[in-house]
Amino acid sequence: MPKKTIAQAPEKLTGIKQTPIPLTAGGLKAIQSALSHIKEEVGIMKGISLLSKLNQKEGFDCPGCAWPDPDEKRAFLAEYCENGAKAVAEEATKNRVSPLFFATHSIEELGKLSDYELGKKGRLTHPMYLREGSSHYEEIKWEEAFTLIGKTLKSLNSPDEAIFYTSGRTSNEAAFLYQLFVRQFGTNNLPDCSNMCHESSGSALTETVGIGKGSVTLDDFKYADLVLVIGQNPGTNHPRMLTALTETKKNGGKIISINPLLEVGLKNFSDPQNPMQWFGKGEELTDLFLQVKINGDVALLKAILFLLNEKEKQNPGAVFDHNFIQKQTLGYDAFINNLEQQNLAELIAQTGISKKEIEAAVEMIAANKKIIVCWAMGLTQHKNGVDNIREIVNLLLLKGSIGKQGAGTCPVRGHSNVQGDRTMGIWEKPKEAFLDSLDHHFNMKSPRKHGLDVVEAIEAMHQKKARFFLGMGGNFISATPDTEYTAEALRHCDLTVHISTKINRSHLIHGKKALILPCLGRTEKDMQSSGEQFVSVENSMGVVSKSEGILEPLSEYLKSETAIVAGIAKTTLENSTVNWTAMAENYDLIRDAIEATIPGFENYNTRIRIPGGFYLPNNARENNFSSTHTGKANFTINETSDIVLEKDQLLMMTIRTHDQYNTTIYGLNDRYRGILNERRVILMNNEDMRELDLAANDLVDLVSHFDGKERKADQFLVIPYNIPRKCTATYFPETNVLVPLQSKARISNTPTSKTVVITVHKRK
Ligand SMILES: Nc1nc2c(c(=O)[nH]1)N[C@H]1C(S)=C(S)[C@@H](COP(=O)(O)OP(=O)(O)OC[C@H]3O[C@@H](n4cnc5c(=O)[nH]c(N)nc54)[C@H](O)[C@@H]3O)O[C@H]1N2
Ligand SMILES: Nc1nc2c(c(=O)[nH]1)N[C@H]1C(S)=C(S)[C@@H](COP(=O)(O)OP(=O)(O)OC[C@H]3O[C@@H](n4cnc5c(=O)[nH]c(N)nc54)[C@H](O)[C@@H]3O)O[C@H]1N2
Ligand SMILES: [Mo]
Repeated sequence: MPKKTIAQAPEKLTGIKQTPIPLTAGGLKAIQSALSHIKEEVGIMKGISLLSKLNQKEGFDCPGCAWPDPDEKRAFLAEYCENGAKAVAEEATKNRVSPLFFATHSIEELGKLSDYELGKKGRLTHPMYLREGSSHYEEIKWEEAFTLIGKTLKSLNSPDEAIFYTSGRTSNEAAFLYQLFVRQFGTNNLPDCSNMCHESSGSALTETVGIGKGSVTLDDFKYADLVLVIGQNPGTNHPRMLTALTETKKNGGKIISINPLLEVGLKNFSDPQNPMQWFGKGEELTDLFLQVKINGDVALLKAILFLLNEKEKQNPGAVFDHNFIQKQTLGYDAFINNLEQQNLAELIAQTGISKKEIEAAVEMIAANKKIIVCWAMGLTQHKNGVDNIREIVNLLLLKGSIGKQGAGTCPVRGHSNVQGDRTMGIWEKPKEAFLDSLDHHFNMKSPRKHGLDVVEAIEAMHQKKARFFLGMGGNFISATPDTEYTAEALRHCDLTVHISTKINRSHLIHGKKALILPCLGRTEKDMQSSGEQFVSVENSMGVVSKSEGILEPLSEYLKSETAIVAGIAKTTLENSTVNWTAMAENYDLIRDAIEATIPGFENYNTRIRIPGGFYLPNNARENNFSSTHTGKANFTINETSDIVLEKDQLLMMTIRTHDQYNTTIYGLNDRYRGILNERRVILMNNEDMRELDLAANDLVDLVSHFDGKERKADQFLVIPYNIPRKCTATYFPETNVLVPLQSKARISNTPTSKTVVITVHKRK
């Protein structure tokens, strides 16, 4: 086992408190929690004025999740959720990480802080430099930082020795400029957080319906007969989705939730935006809860489809939409043949759910035509993550439930502009047509060789095939798997650079030299020489809208992400065909270039100024599947889980608490699971605990097992929880050290963060 370093959060306990699991999500408690974070980080007066602009048509886009805003009416003063308010509080905090802070704290010392403690230190104010061999970061001038980057990039043997990572908060304008720079430099090494997130969704949807994005709009939730929410915890990660689910219910629709955990938000919701609901019982959301075992979803979906097919055979035409299947799809016969050969009892056994409950779901699906399926990380982060999503598409195709009102696919995106970044070309496997278009417009020659994704980039750095790392946002070391291995990889680099708003662990796990470049956040005004600028973002449903900060920048040394990209490009590229200075001074010019190179952005500069923005074209929404490789929507045959647990082994999913945004830890509470003031916990089934001779609050160490190799994380408290047999849950990023880099999804290469095979060892 590798030696533990400061790449891992300290293995310290913080003093657990437990409360009963609440009966409802949202309500007055959500408002209280939002305000307490705002008060502590920002101050109440400034905080309230900030929140009044959050997600408003003339305000700024929430730096939290990518859930859309209503097209028409927006809640006066409060078009956001508790966790959006926390995201804003975190960014607009009063606390500062200044050069003095870095002068008085060595890297080693900072590494001993937890991610929570580190985050609370506040916003970065100055560009900082770590010289080779030094223990402390020191201030550096912007121009010197750009020169150092340019010099290092030019010293590489090949442009492919550089890695350019992106996290999904980056605006369309910054993302477009960034990928343009990277391609002019000569590589497609553009891994992004999507590789660890919805890559499985993108792969599956592109193959089956010809677009890697979801097909529904927010309005569709009003018209759906049935919504399935699979592998997703909206109460915490997309709270405003609960308002949409409430609309479905109000209009007589039903909801099925499929999850190993009975997440509170899916059970019952009181809308904090509706004072009438602050007290009292809230809205019951889930009509049928299927408590699936971790990674039992393909088996469950197959069992459902098997039983639907039986029903269809008894009463042809009553269950499937043959008109749609015939006109729009390919592969139906092969799919049905395969389905009929399945062993129903074996499938059901893999799910951990009773046949009766599965039949209840079958009844609901058979009886309804307008079905939306929503999903997130519970489906994508498995070896068969792509299969999971393809199986959902099979269901929708059989029912003809796509490309019509109230029906379709809804992968619920994570970061607020992760979808937009892809649209802008942040992708290691760009389409030929996109590169042609860049080449034509900018008179350049983009590299055609595909670049490295996150997992491949880590391997390349580890093998010293890549020697330069730049992170446009994000927190690479804490977000990626196999923490110690990834740390070694980053330490092999000549230079690591992070463009960040806040200090995080990635600044401490550095190459021989390192830079931290502080940038403006969403909440701040972006003043350039041509005047104040705004940026644009694309939400989970393909709406592109404007975002404009309202606060004065917290330090005169901050630059916008676009200005930083332009600065780097100017010192790196000789004879570039792009006028980087002009683009960074006036974002309208960037939008003109986007319009000229990416379909769907006609009259970008005009339409982006219309309050609420505009929808991008979406072939699946328009019931047109001609863009798939076959020219039709495709049925597929998918694989169930192949994990076989040995004696005493358990499956672990790594999930988010209610008080974090990925690697940013807002607080130590997971209120909706009744676990307070502690993150080092493992949620376990009572029977499994009994078999392993474990009691509540026992202190254990966790060991993961993959390919004959063990990885270890120490000090977790056992919490008995309502979770299926052999399934456990822990919080990420603490347990990322257990996630093996080489355990990844077929096709999408997404790390299998929801299926880690572990054993649990009681501390002596
Ligand atoms: N407040 C807040 N908001 C966020 C984030 C955040 O950290 N904090 N992160 C953002 C990002 S980047 C993303 S990608 C999304 C993530 O949003 P989610 O995907 O909701 O986040 P996770 O906590 O990973 O939760 C996964 C859910 O899937 C379930 N699950 C796990 N394994 C399985 C399985 O095998 N089958 C099924 N059916 N269910 C399973 C878990 O019990 C859990 O309910 O949220 C975004 N929004
Ligand atoms: N085990 C496990 N691992 C996972 C997951 C899991 O479920 N389990 N989920 C995966 C998923 S879905 C994702 S998306 C990734 C997330 O991976 P990342 O996107 O890399 O991580 P974040 O924690 O979202 O990044 C937070 C940092 O972004 C910086 N930041 C914040 N706002 C801005 C901004 O406006 N501009 C810039 N330049 N920087 C900013 C701050 O410095 C902050 O510290 O993690 C993945 N890792
Ligand atoms: Mo994500």
